[in-house]
Amino acid sequence: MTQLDSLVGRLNNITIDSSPGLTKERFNEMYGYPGLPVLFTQAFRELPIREKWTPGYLMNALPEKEAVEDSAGNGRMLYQNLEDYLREGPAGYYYKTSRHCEGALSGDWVPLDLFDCWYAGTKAGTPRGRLSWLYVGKTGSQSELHRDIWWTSAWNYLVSGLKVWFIYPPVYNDFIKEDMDAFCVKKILENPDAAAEMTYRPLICVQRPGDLIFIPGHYYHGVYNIADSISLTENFVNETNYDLVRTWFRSRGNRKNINSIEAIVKEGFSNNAFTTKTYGHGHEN
Ligand SMILES: O=C(O)CCC(=O)C(=O)O
Repeated sequence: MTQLDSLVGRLNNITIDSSPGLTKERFNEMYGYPGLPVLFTQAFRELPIREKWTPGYLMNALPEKEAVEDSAGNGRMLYQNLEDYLREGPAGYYYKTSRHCEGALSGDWVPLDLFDCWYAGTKAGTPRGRLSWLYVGKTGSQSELHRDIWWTSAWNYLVSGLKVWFIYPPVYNDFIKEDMDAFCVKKILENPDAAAEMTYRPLICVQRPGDLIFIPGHYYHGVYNIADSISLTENFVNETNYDLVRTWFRSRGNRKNINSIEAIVKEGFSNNAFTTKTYGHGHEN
Protein backbone atom coordinates (compact mmCIF):
# COMPACT_ATOMS: atom_id res chain seq x y z
CA MET A 1 0.00 0.00 0.00
CA THR A 2 2.94 2.40 0.51
CA GLN A 3 3.65 2.39 -3.22
CA LEU A 4 0.01 3.19 -3.88
CA ASP A 5 0.15 5.95 -1.25
CA SER A 6 2.97 7.61 -3.10
CA LEU A 7 1.02 7.34 -6.34
CA VAL A 8 -1.94 9.08 -4.70
CA GLY A 9 0.33 12.03 -3.95
CA ARG A 10 1.79 12.19 -7.46
CA LEU A 11 -1.22 11.81 -9.74
CA ASN A 12 -3.92 14.44 -10.03
CA ASN A 13 -7.19 13.73 -8.26
CA ILE A 14 -10.59 13.88 -9.88
CA THR A 15 -12.93 16.56 -8.55
CA ILE A 16 -14.05 15.95 -4.99
CA ASP A 17 -17.45 17.38 -4.08
CA SER A 18 -18.02 17.45 -0.33
CA SER A 19 -21.25 19.42 -0.34
CA PRO A 20 -23.77 17.89 2.08
CA GLY A 21 -26.59 17.70 -0.45
CA LEU A 22 -27.12 17.48 -4.17
CA THR A 23 -29.99 18.25 -6.51
CA LYS A 24 -30.45 16.72 -9.94
CA GLU A 25 -30.18 20.20 -11.44
CA ARG A 26 -26.82 20.85 -9.79
CA PHE A 27 -25.49 17.40 -10.67
CA ASN A 28 -26.53 17.76 -14.30
CA GLU A 29 -25.17 21.26 -14.63
CA MET A 30 -21.80 20.68 -12.95
CA TYR A 31 -20.98 17.09 -13.84
CA GLY A 32 -23.63 15.36 -15.95
CA TYR A 33 -23.80 17.63 -19.01
CA PRO A 34 -20.08 18.53 -19.02
CA GLY A 35 -19.26 14.83 -18.52
CA LEU A 36 -16.86 15.28 -15.60
CA PRO A 37 -15.94 12.52 -13.18
CA VAL A 38 -16.49 13.43 -9.54
CA LEU A 39 -16.37 11.85 -6.09
CA PHE A 40 -19.18 12.82 -3.72
CA THR A 41 -17.98 12.36 -0.15
CA GLN A 42 -20.96 13.64 1.85
CA ALA A 43 -24.21 13.74 -0.11
CA PHE A 44 -24.77 9.96 -0.07
CA ARG A 45 -23.27 9.07 3.32
CA GLU A 46 -26.55 7.98 4.84
CA LEU A 47 -27.81 5.45 2.30
CA PRO A 48 -29.34 2.63 4.39
CA ILE A 49 -27.37 -0.10 2.58
CA ARG A 50 -24.19 1.23 4.15
CA GLU A 51 -25.28 -0.16 7.52
CA LYS A 52 -27.34 -3.05 6.27
CA TRP A 53 -25.21 -4.74 3.61
CA THR A 54 -22.62 -6.44 5.76
CA PRO A 55 -20.86 -9.52 4.33
CA GLY A 56 -22.84 -11.80 6.69
CA TYR A 57 -26.20 -10.30 5.72
CA LEU A 58 -25.42 -10.53 2.01
CA MET A 59 -24.17 -14.11 2.33
CA ASN A 60 -27.55 -15.15 3.76
CA ALA A 61 -29.48 -13.20 1.16
CA LEU A 62 -27.49 -14.56 -1.80
CA PRO A 63 -27.30 -18.35 -1.54
CA GLU A 64 -27.36 -18.88 -5.33
CA LYS A 65 -24.19 -19.65 -7.24
CA GLU A 66 -22.79 -17.07 -9.65
CA ALA A 67 -20.05 -17.05 -12.24
CA VAL A 68 -17.09 -15.56 -10.34
CA GLU A 69 -14.36 -14.26 -12.63
CA ASP A 70 -10.63 -14.14 -12.22
CA SER A 71 -10.24 -10.39 -12.51
CA ALA A 72 -6.64 -10.71 -13.69
CA GLY A 73 -8.25 -11.19 -17.11
CA ASN A 74 -7.09 -14.65 -18.14
CA GLY A 75 -10.62 -15.93 -18.69
CA ARG A 76 -10.72 -18.27 -15.69
CA MET A 77 -14.03 -18.56 -13.92
CA LEU A 78 -15.54 -20.36 -10.92
CA TYR A 79 -19.13 -21.02 -9.99
CA GLN A 80 -19.64 -20.00 -6.36
CA ASN A 81 -22.17 -18.44 -4.03
CA LEU A 82 -21.14 -15.43 -1.98
CA GLU A 83 -20.35 -17.46 1.13
CA ASP A 84 -18.01 -19.79 -0.79
CA TYR A 85 -16.41 -16.83 -2.51
CA LEU A 86 -15.75 -14.98 0.75
CA ARG A 87 -14.52 -18.09 2.57
CA GLU A 88 -12.43 -19.76 -0.12
CA GLY A 89 -12.47 -17.76 -3.36
CA PRO A 90 -8.94 -17.61 -4.78
CA ALA A 91 -7.05 -14.31 -4.74
CA GLY A 92 -7.98 -11.98 -7.55
CA TYR A 93 -11.45 -13.39 -8.24
CA TYR A 94 -14.38 -10.95 -8.26
CA TYR A 95 -18.02 -11.67 -7.32
CA LYS A 96 -20.66 -9.68 -9.23
CA THR A 97 -24.41 -10.14 -9.28
CA SER A 98 -27.64 -8.42 -10.29
CA ARG A 99 -29.71 -10.48 -7.84
CA HIS A 100 -30.09 -7.45 -5.57
CA CYS A 101 -32.67 -6.17 -8.10
CA GLU A 102 -35.10 -8.92 -7.11
CA GLY A 103 -36.06 -10.89 -4.00
CA ALA A 104 -35.00 -10.03 -0.45
CA LEU A 105 -32.36 -7.42 -1.26
CA SER A 106 -34.54 -5.38 -3.60
CA GLY A 107 -36.36 -3.87 -0.62
CA ASP A 108 -33.13 -2.52 0.86
CA TRP A 109 -32.44 0.17 -1.73
CA VAL A 110 -34.13 2.46 -4.17
CA PRO A 111 -32.56 3.53 -7.45
CA LEU A 112 -31.05 7.02 -7.12
CA ASP A 113 -33.41 9.11 -9.22
CA LEU A 114 -30.74 11.78 -9.50
CA PHE A 115 -29.23 9.41 -12.07
CA ASP A 116 -32.52 8.21 -13.52
CA CYS A 117 -32.14 5.86 -16.43
CA TRP A 118 -34.32 6.09 -19.52
CA TYR A 119 -33.52 2.50 -20.39
CA ALA A 120 -34.73 0.95 -17.13
CA GLY A 121 -38.41 0.23 -17.39
CA THR A 122 -38.72 1.76 -20.84
CA LYS A 123 -41.66 0.80 -23.01
CA ALA A 124 -39.45 1.10 -26.09
CA GLY A 125 -37.00 -1.55 -27.22
CA THR A 126 -36.41 -4.80 -25.39
CA PRO A 127 -35.01 -3.90 -21.97
CA ARG A 128 -33.26 -6.52 -19.91
CA GLY A 129 -34.04 -4.68 -16.67
CA ARG A 130 -31.81 -2.33 -14.74
CA LEU A 131 -28.13 -1.95 -15.56
CA SER A 132 -27.31 -2.57 -11.93
CA TRP A 133 -24.69 -4.70 -10.19
CA LEU A 134 -23.61 -5.53 -6.67
CA TYR A 135 -19.83 -6.06 -6.50
CA VAL A 136 -18.08 -7.94 -3.74
CA GLY A 137 -14.33 -7.95 -4.28
CA LYS A 138 -11.70 -9.33 -1.98
CA THR A 139 -8.47 -7.38 -1.50
CA GLY A 140 -6.47 -7.51 -4.72
CA SER A 141 -9.41 -8.03 -7.09
CA GLN A 142 -9.79 -5.47 -9.82
CA SER A 143 -11.74 -4.16 -12.78
CA GLU A 144 -9.28 -3.82 -15.64
CA LEU A 145 -9.22 -0.79 -17.91
CA HIS A 146 -12.49 -0.32 -19.82
CA ARG A 147 -15.25 2.05 -20.85
CA ASP A 148 -18.73 1.14 -19.68
CA ILE A 149 -21.42 -0.78 -21.48
CA TRP A 150 -22.76 1.14 -24.51
CA TRP A 151 -20.70 4.14 -23.29
CA THR A 152 -23.33 4.77 -20.63
CA SER A 153 -22.42 6.80 -17.53
CA ALA A 154 -22.13 5.09 -14.16
CA TRP A 155 -22.27 5.76 -10.46
CA ASN A 156 -20.64 3.48 -7.91
CA TYR A 157 -21.41 3.63 -4.18
CA LEU A 158 -18.95 2.10 -1.76
CA VAL A 159 -20.73 0.31 1.09
CA SER A 160 -17.54 -0.94 2.75
CA GLY A 161 -13.86 -1.40 1.96
CA LEU A 162 -11.49 0.77 -0.03
CA LYS A 163 -11.00 1.19 -3.79
CA VAL A 164 -8.53 3.09 -5.89
CA TRP A 165 -9.71 4.33 -9.29
CA PHE A 166 -7.49 5.22 -12.25
CA ILE A 167 -9.36 7.42 -14.73
CA TYR A 168 -7.96 8.63 -18.05
CA PRO A 169 -9.04 11.96 -19.57
CA PRO A 170 -10.82 11.24 -22.90
CA VAL A 171 -8.20 13.15 -24.92
CA TYR A 172 -6.01 10.05 -24.38
CA ASN A 173 -8.58 7.64 -25.80
CA ASP A 174 -6.94 7.20 -29.20
CA PHE A 175 -3.59 6.35 -27.58
CA ILE A 176 -5.24 3.98 -25.13
CA LYS A 177 -7.09 2.12 -27.89
CA GLU A 178 -3.81 1.58 -29.73
CA ASP A 179 -2.16 -0.09 -26.74
CA MET A 180 -4.52 -0.95 -23.88
CA ASP A 181 -1.83 -2.93 -22.06
CA ALA A 182 0.35 0.16 -21.63
CA PHE A 183 -2.37 1.87 -19.59
CA CYS A 184 -3.89 -1.03 -17.67
CA VAL A 185 -4.24 -1.25 -13.88
CA LYS A 186 -1.87 -4.22 -13.70
CA LYS A 187 0.87 -2.18 -15.31
CA ILE A 188 0.31 0.80 -12.99
CA LEU A 189 0.45 -1.39 -9.91
CA GLU A 190 3.51 -3.30 -11.07
CA ASN A 191 5.46 -0.09 -11.46
CA PRO A 192 3.84 2.93 -9.80
CA ASP A 193 6.97 5.06 -10.29
CA ALA A 194 6.81 4.58 -14.05
CA ALA A 195 3.04 5.24 -14.01
CA ALA A 196 3.58 8.55 -12.22
CA GLU A 197 6.05 9.62 -14.92
CA MET A 198 4.03 8.55 -18.00
CA THR A 199 3.16 11.21 -20.56
CA TYR A 200 -0.46 10.08 -20.48
CA ARG A 201 -1.11 9.69 -16.78
CA PRO A 202 -4.42 8.70 -15.25
CA LEU A 203 -6.31 10.77 -12.72
CA ILE A 204 -6.64 8.99 -9.40
CA CYS A 205 -9.32 8.67 -6.78
CA VAL A 206 -9.44 6.77 -3.49
CA GLN A 207 -13.01 5.82 -2.65
CA ARG A 208 -14.02 5.26 0.98
CA PRO A 209 -17.25 3.88 2.48
CA GLY A 210 -20.14 6.27 1.88
CA ASP A 211 -18.43 7.86 -1.15
CA LEU A 212 -20.19 7.81 -4.51
CA ILE A 213 -18.17 8.20 -7.69
CA PHE A 214 -19.59 9.30 -11.05
CA ILE A 215 -17.85 8.14 -14.23
CA PRO A 216 -19.06 9.47 -17.61
CA GLY A 217 -19.17 6.97 -20.46
CA HIS A 218 -16.28 8.36 -22.50
CA TYR A 219 -13.67 7.90 -19.73
CA TYR A 220 -11.50 4.76 -19.67
CA HIS A 221 -11.09 3.65 -16.08
CA GLY A 222 -9.78 0.78 -14.00
CA VAL A 223 -10.31 -0.06 -10.35
CA TYR A 224 -8.38 -1.98 -7.70
CA ASN A 225 -9.80 -3.16 -4.37
CA ILE A 226 -7.25 -2.13 -1.74
CA ALA A 227 -9.40 -3.81 0.94
CA ASP A 228 -12.31 -6.26 0.85
CA SER A 229 -15.01 -4.13 -0.75
CA ILE A 230 -18.76 -4.12 -1.29
CA SER A 231 -20.25 -1.66 -3.75
CA LEU A 232 -23.43 -0.98 -5.66
CA THR A 233 -23.14 0.35 -9.20
CA GLU A 234 -25.62 1.41 -11.88
CA ASN A 235 -25.25 2.59 -15.44
CA PHE A 236 -27.62 5.04 -16.98
CA VAL A 237 -28.65 6.89 -20.09
CA ASN A 238 -30.66 10.09 -19.76
CA GLU A 239 -30.71 13.73 -20.88
CA THR A 240 -27.03 14.18 -19.90
CA ASN A 241 -25.50 11.48 -22.10
CA TYR A 242 -28.02 10.07 -24.60
CA ASP A 243 -26.03 11.35 -27.57
CA LEU A 244 -22.89 9.42 -26.61
CA VAL A 245 -24.89 6.23 -26.07
CA ARG A 246 -26.65 6.74 -29.41
CA THR A 247 -23.24 7.19 -31.05
CA TRP A 248 -22.15 3.82 -29.65
CA PHE A 249 -25.22 2.09 -31.11
CA ARG A 250 -24.87 3.89 -34.45
CA SER A 251 -21.22 2.88 -34.69
CA ARG A 252 -22.24 -0.79 -34.33
CA GLY A 253 -24.70 -0.48 -37.22
CA ASN A 254 -27.39 -2.89 -35.99
CA ARG A 255 -30.58 -1.28 -37.36
CA LYS A 256 -32.91 -2.90 -34.79
CA ASN A 257 -30.78 -1.67 -31.87
CA ILE A 258 -30.45 1.79 -33.40
CA ASN A 259 -34.23 1.99 -33.69
CA SER A 260 -34.58 0.89 -30.06
CA ILE A 261 -32.22 3.54 -28.75
CA GLU A 262 -33.93 6.22 -30.85
CA ALA A 263 -37.28 5.18 -29.34
CA ILE A 264 -35.80 5.18 -25.81
CA VAL A 265 -34.41 8.69 -26.30
CA LYS A 266 -37.76 9.90 -27.64
CA GLU A 267 -39.64 8.33 -24.76
CA GLY A 268 -37.08 9.71 -22.27
CA PHE A 269 -37.53 13.26 -23.46
CA SER A 270 -41.30 13.03 -23.50
CA ASN A 271 -41.41 11.62 -19.93
CA ASN A 272 -38.73 13.85 -18.51
CA ALA A 273 -40.22 16.29 -16.05
CA PHE A 274 -36.78 17.50 -14.86
CA THR A 275 -38.20 17.81 -11.38
CA THR A 276 -36.12 18.83 -8.39
CA LYS A 277 -34.68 15.78 -6.68
CA THR A 278 -32.38 16.24 -3.73
CA TYR A 279 -29.98 13.93 -1.90
CA GLY A 280 -28.30 14.38 1.42
CA HIS A 281 -28.78 17.35 3.69
CA GLY A 282 -32.15 19.00 3.29
CA HIS A 283 -34.09 16.27 1.50
CA GLU A 284 -36.23 18.80 -0.29
CA ASN A 285 -37.94 16.36 -2.63
O1 LIG B 1 -15.80 -1.46 -8.49
C1 LIG B 1 -15.27 -1.81 -9.52
O2 LIG B 1 -14.61 -2.83 -9.61
C2 LIG B 1 -15.38 -0.94 -10.75
C3 LIG B 1 -16.59 -1.10 -11.49
C4 LIG B 1 -16.58 -0.48 -12.84
O3 LIG B 1 -15.70 0.19 -13.26
C5 LIG B 1 -17.72 -0.72 -13.69
O4 LIG B 1 -18.66 -1.37 -13.27
O5 LIG B 1 -17.70 -0.25 -14.81
